[in-house]
Parts: sequence; C-alpha cells; structure tokens
Amino acid sequence: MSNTTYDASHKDMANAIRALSMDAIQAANSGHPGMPMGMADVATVLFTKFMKFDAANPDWFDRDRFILSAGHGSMLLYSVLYLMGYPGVELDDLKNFRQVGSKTAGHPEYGHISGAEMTTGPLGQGLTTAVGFAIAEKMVAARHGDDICDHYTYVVNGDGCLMEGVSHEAIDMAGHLKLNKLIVLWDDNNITIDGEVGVSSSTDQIKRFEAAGWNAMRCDGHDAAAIEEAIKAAQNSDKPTLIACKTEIGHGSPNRANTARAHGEPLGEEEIALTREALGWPYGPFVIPDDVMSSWRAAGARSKDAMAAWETRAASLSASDKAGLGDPISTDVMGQVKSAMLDVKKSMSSDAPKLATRQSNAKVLEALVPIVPGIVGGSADLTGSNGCKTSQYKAVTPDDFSGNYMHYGVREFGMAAFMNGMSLHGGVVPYSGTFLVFADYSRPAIRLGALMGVRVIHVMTHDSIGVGEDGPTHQPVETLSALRVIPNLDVFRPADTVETAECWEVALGAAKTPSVMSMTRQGLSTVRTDHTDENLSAKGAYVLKDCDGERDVTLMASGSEVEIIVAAAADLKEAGVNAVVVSMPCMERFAAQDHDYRQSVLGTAPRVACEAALRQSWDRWLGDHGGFVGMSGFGASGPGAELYEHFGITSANVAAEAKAAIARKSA
Ligand SMILES: Cc1ncc(C[n+]2csc(CCOP(=O)(O)OP(=O)(O)O)c2C)c(N)n1
Ligand SMILES: [Mg+2]
Repeated sequence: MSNTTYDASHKDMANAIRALSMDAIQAANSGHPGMPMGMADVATVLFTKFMKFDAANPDWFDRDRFILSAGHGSMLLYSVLYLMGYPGVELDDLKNFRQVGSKTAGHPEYGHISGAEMTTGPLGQGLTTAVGFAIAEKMVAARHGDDICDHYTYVVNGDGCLMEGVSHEAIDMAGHLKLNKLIVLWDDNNITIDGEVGVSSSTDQIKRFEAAGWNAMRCDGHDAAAIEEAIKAAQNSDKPTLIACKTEIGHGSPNRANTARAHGEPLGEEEIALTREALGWPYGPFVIPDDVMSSWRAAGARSKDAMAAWETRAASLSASDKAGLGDPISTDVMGQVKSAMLDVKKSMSSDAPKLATRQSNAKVLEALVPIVPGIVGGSADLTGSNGCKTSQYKAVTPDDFSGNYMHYGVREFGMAAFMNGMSLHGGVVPYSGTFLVFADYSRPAIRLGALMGVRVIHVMTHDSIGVGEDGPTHQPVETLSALRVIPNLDVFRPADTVETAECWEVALGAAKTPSVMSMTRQGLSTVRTDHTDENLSAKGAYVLKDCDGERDVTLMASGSEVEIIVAAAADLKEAGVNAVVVSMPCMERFAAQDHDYRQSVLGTAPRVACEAALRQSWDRWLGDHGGFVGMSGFGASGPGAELYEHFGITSANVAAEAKAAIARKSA
C-alpha cells in the first residue's frame, strides 16, 4: 500500500493541510495554527503512505486508529478528513470551524465527526487512551486471529502530552506489554505556550522512552523520505515506537514559525498572505487545486482492496462474533445477563448472607464473566481487595493477550484512560478495581469517558469510613458527591448482593454511559430478602419497606447505610412513627424517572437521608424540612464499626433526626 503514487507533490499535499488550517482558524478567529502547520509533512506521509483505512467506510473494524493527542491541533485532523473524503465532512464544515453546532468543534469530539476516534484536548489523555486501543487490538487479535484484527494505533502528540504525569503511566504500561503496533509521532518542536520547552523541562525523551522498553528514534519532521523511513522501521519493531519528529511550529509562516505565538492565535490576514507566498501556494482561501484534491482523495481510497479482502475473511465469523467486534453486548447477551442476574438474586435473597458488597461484586462477576464476550477485568494493584478477580481469571501478559484480567499496576489514571480506549476500540468490555478514594486519581479519564459516552465500569471499593484503620487518607467522604456531579456517569452504590446484581445488569446495558460501582469493605446484611423478578435498582431508588398507615417520614440511604435506616424504621415503629424505607442505589437513574414515580417514592412527608459521606448530593432529595445523618468532614483511623458510632452514623441518630424533621414540618 505504501507504493501508491500521486499526481500532486508531497509538498503541495502537505501545504493543503497548512492552508486549510490557517484559513479555517482565521475564519473562526480562534484556534491553533502552529501544530497543524508544523506536523503537516508527518501527517501527509502517514495518511498517504501508511494508514490503513477507507475514508468512505470510517467504521471498518480493522482500520488503523489515528489519535490526535495534541487535540488543540484539531484543524490538522479536520483538514485531512475533508481532503480524504470522509463522509459528511465538507468544506463548509471547515469554514464553520469552532462554531456552535458544527462538526468541527474546537477540539476533536468523538461522535461529532467521522474519523475522530476519541475526544482529545486534555493533554496526555490521547496518548494514554491510545495505549488502551493498542491493548484491545492485541486482545481481539488473540481471540479472533490476525486475519480479523491486525492494525496499528498511531498517535500524534506534542511536548505537553509528554510533560503530563499520566504519560508516565502510558509509556510504562505500553513498554511493559510490548505494544509493538503502537507508534507515537511526537511533534518535537521545542515550544509550548510559555515559550521554549527548556523553561520547564530538561528530560531526554529518547532515553526516557528507551528506559521504559520502547524503540525510540529521531527524524526530520519536514523531510518526507526521512519520515517514511522512520515509520517503516517503527512498523517492523517488536516494541512500541516513539518517533521524535523535529519540526518547526507554524512551519511556513515567515514571522511566527518557531515561536510560541504560532501556537494559539490566528496568523492574521497579513501574515497569511506572507505565508502563502513563502509556501508557494498561490490559491485563495479554502481553494484546493484539482490535482491536490484528487491525490488526497486517492489516498483516502487506497485501502479499498485491503478492506474487501478483510470482508471476505470476516465472512467466516458468525454474525454475533462480527457484530461483537464493535459492541460485544447484543440483545442476546443482555438476555443471558438478565437470567444470570435473576439466578443470583433468587439465591441471595433466600440465603440472605452477610457480605461486603465487594464480595457481592465477586459473586456477580463469577456469574457474568463466562457469558459476557470480551469482558476484561483488572485492578490497579488491589486485586485481592477489590473483588474483581474470578475463578476464570487468566492474566494478560506481554506474550499472551488471550487473558481476561489486566494487572494495571499502581496506575489509576492510566487504568481509567486505557479502559476508555479499550471500549472505543471495540470488542472489549472493560471493568476495573481500585479504592473509591482514588477516584480522584482517575477522575480526568472518568470525565472524558462520560463525555465520550463509553461503556466502562469502574469498581471502587472501600467506599467510606467503614474502611476503618487505614484512616482518613483512605476514607472517601466527598467522593460520591464529586462523582455524582459528573454528567452521563452512573454512580451505583448497592446495599447487598441482590442490588449488586441489579446494578451490574443496568451498567452492562448502558452502551453509552460509564458506571462507577461503589462497594464496601465491611460486611452488610442482605436487605432484599423478598425475591422479585423486577430490577428495582434500574429505577435508581425504590420503596424497600413500606409502612402501615399514613407515612410520617421517609428514610433514604444507599449502600451500607440501608441496613441502618431499616433498623431506624423498626425503632420508629415502636415509637408509633410510620417510616417508609427507600433504597437509592443510583441517584442519576432515579433523577431520570418520571415525576409521578419519583413522587411515589419520595412522598410528601419529611425526609431523612443517611450516607457515610458528605451531604451535598442528597440535598436535591431532602425537601424543605429534610435531615441528614452522615459525615461533615474527614474521617479518622480506628475500627470501622467504632467509627460509625464515633461519627454518629447510627440507627438511633437516624430515628432522632426523623422525629426532628417531623417536628420541623409541623412547627
Ligand atoms: C491537561 C491540559 N493542560 C493544559 C492544557 C492547555 N494547553 C493546550 S496546548 C498547551 C501547550 C502544549 O504544548 P505542546 O504540546 O508542545 O503543543 P504545541 O504548542 O507545540 O502545539 C497547553 C498548556 C490542555 N489542553 N490540557
Ligand atoms: Mg510543542
């Protein structure tokens, strides 16, 4: 494929990227011309000689993936997608760069434009997510063979991505796993926003990558032949490869090239005119001469034969295996999940064991792992603690990707970003484990996953002061509220094994929403002892125990505190107060129910919530006279049960707060 010849010269094809980028950024009066102009030669060589993809079929499974980790250079991607003829990417889209509702958002947004494999912009995450893509490529290849899955993951990143801490996690993991089909093209322009890289970094990046087990080399990023040679060498490496492409930011602009000013502002009409002259590009704004356009279109179509050959090979796959290369969870699979979860619910509601929900999680996974194709678990070095390992455990190793469990190492942010990439790649359903308090380490990737809309399940255990002796550094208090505030993220906090099974069913069914499973370290009673086929957790909250007569108060809780409000309701009954017990395993799901349902659960009586965490996310549900029993600051070191007493998270206090709320209402 690399032998395709083009009518137009390399120089003109690259200049087309430069011209479209500077024109679109000028039209928007906003954007970053320096990077697209600097990396135009590298992108031209990559897309016209190496990338395997068919512009007319952007979703072809076995395409090479291209991740623009330097998302501020979005016009590089948009120019290339337009030039190669991606469906629905028109000149008008480039003219509408950065406008409300346009496909050409400020930074590439997954789902807005075909050809953007992921959302990029937060530096470091493109590179790290790309490692997840490359992991998934090897996993699917191990399951279905090289005939079906055999592609490269290319990354373009700048100096900024390599400064971000998460790049360490990415580089370390990729080197360890020998992800030889991961090829990173570093825009080595020695410039970031504040000026030369030297003002803030002195690292020898080549040595850094080599130390992590990479193949690392340099090339002149404006010499097409040198770039071609470097990528060829990278393709043949048995390690992941870094190519440091020495470039000039804003290449072609007489007064901005090689300066930080090229980074983040339009060149201006005058400088654009000078740049056109310097580049030898006499065409008007947004004008691409026919030979350049037809050459780029030919590049966009050069893998048609490869794709047709793949389609022939893929005909040997069953329909469900083929569909599963994209999304492994079909309606059929969901049917099996539902029935497996029903079995768990039946046996657990009748046995009513006392279990930590992390153990409930392990039980549920034991039932799910054999029936969910592509499910891959893992942990950030807390395998024994998280309950994510099942009896079907088979570790993924550098030499064997057929396993179903990743040892992610102590890399929470990396793990969350890798999972995003694995899910986006297709064929894999990732879940992982760490402690809930470390959600802050993973948060940027949890947020990006929610923004992109991926099915990724973050199991986060040790979810309160119930952790005990490890103390306040390990006891989340603000974390649940902080996660609940992220849009398009479902935060589940089941109360027992029955709810755990229900929550997993909901999470697996949500193709475009990531989930957090908040699980306890400490043992809990089974609260769902009456079996019902209905998935009550799917509605987010439900009446667990109704009262006789008129409702005086509604008690609400999630997870480990549900058993506390059950006990409080019994105490209140003795005292002649009718309390309804509401379990709320998922606030986001509950908020999505219709008003009548929510009202039937919440009632009109005063409400009291109990959660071993801060109050904030409960405020929405408490109403005017509501009360809250929980934490008001950081936890403390001591045995978990004693800490519940110490901080007053007890059934007696819930009952007292209920009486106080009733009094407030009638006052
Ligand atoms: C996590 C994160 N921090 C900060 C920024 C803001 N930012 C965008 S580009 C940039 C500098 C990037 O320098 P480099 O990667 O070398 O890109 P170049 O200027 O060479 O195009 C910064 C700080 C960001 N996008 N993401
Ligand atoms: Mg730079």
